[in-house]
Amino acid sequence: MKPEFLAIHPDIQSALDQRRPVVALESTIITHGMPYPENVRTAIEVEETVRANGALPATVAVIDGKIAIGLSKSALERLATTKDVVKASGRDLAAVMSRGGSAGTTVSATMRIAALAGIKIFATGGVGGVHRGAQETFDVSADLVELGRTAVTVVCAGVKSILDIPLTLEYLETQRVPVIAAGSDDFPAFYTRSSGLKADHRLDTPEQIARAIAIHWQLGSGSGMLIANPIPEADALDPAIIDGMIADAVAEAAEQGIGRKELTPFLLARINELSGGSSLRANIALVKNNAALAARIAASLDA
Ligand code: PSU
Ligand code: MN
Repeated sequence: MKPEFLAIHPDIQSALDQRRPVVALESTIITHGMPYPENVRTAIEVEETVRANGALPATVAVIDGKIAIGLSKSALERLATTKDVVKASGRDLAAVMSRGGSAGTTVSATMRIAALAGIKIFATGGVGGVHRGAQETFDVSADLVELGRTAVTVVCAGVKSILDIPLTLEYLETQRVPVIAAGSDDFPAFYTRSSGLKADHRLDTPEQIARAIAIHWQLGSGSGMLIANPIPEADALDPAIIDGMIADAVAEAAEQGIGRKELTPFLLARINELSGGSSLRANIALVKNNAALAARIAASLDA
């Protein structure tokens, strides 16, 4: 990419040049996933967590028409407080950059950018997936398509039940994306440690996961990998309670005709309201947990 479109922080560039561990972080979670001020506080704490676990954080966003890799605190604050910042998936990047705009990058956009920069591991909360009712709406997140074609490993806490979890796993299977649960037999469901479905594979240590990543690349399949890391026990929510709130939020979205890129942010905000903030607390805890695992994997990959 031409340098006029890319602002990569010098510390991150030199870490990459010297093959030191770097973890990419997305920014739609800041702009559209959490309310202010928890969004900016979490973004900063997640970066600290990556550092504390032996890697350099590289938060990705579009700022004034340029892809920024590594954001200053003031850039984070600006992203977190500006109301009309766009949610950009990979396909939105060119148009937003062409007009000099700013955007939070989703998992699909952040994967694309990480691949361009040579960053192999990326931590987030939850990836997008196949939405409930997708048989009618066709709503399948571009994150899943990107996972099928971009060789970046994404550490997440599984998939939230705002989505159709069995169909999401089917789609990932079709896209040749390995789904590996970290230290668990079950595929986790974001707020809870199990979706009731088995993950395809279980690996127990960052070293084992790093080895699987290295082998996957040597096989040359070109797809990404999904590492599903269950939320810590102490932060997990009661499925009986949260599942009801999710169902209510999904029904409200359908009644109000909310679709396309507005749907996921609407559901996250509504579930936070319905749960009196407990979903947000769980979300913050699991993102940090994922950042720690991603940093450890990155550190053993480059070791
Ligand atoms: N899930 C969350 N928090 C988020 C997102 C998903 O719990 O912030 C964001 C991520 O950036 C993800 C995007 O890539 O939503 C997916 O959006 P969509 O479902 O519109 O593809
Ligand atoms: Mn969608």
